[in-house]
Amino acid sequence: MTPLKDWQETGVTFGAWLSVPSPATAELFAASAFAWCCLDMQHGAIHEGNLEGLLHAMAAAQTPAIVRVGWNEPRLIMWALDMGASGVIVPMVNTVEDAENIADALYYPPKGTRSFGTIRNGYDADPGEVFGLAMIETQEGLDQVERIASVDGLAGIFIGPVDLALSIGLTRQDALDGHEKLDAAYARIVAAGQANGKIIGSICIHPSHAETFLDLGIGLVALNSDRAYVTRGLAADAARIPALRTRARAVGGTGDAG
Ligand code: 3PY
Ligand code: MG
Repeated sequence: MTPLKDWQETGVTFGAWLSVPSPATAELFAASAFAWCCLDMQHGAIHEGNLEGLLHAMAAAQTPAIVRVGWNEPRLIMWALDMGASGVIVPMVNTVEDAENIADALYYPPKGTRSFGTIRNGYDADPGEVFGLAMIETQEGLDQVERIASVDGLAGIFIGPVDLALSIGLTRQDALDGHEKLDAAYARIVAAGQANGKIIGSICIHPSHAETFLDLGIGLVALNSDRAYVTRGLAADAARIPALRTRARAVGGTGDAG
């Protein structure tokens, strides 16, 4: 089931965001309830030397992988697809030309200009199984979002909450807490996507954002990241340590030692 099919059939699709280049971690996430995972090559530790193993781990669990490529470059998009990505998320899409470049790189001629390779090229796949999402995360991209969303061959728009906030004069904290300027930006992006029958996605940088996104009409939701899951698990156990020390003292243990 591709993320787009899941969305078409159920109205939403939930995934996770991975930045740790561990096949074992990718396997865990792929075997969970998520419909897909995004492997982050822009800001994660995932690079051209370790992506393929992660894609294998996900393929073994039959969970589609989306790759966020490092930049809007045809070479990076085509290579991610050759390695086995189902689709790509492309950062910092500012103009209609940027969006057309993505659509071009995704498909073989005559639809696009993708170069043929021999490894997992998906040549015989239904063109609908490969997809690209353009990130809107700058003032310039926001200003042109209606034109960007209308580009044929682009499956949808993906909002980058923090970069968008920074670019429109707000802060990372505003992206976390919410801000009326961001509400207006999100509404404009969702309207542009919906007017063109495109999927709109984003990543929750706080768990409560999932509900906010669904209320706004954002249907492809990265619920959380590997880093956030680990951070939260670590914080939960760190919070238990004082009570565990007290308990150890009470039974005559060595709880005071630290
Ligand atoms: C952003 O918030 O700008 C992103 O790109 C999310 O990773
Ligand atoms: Mg960003």
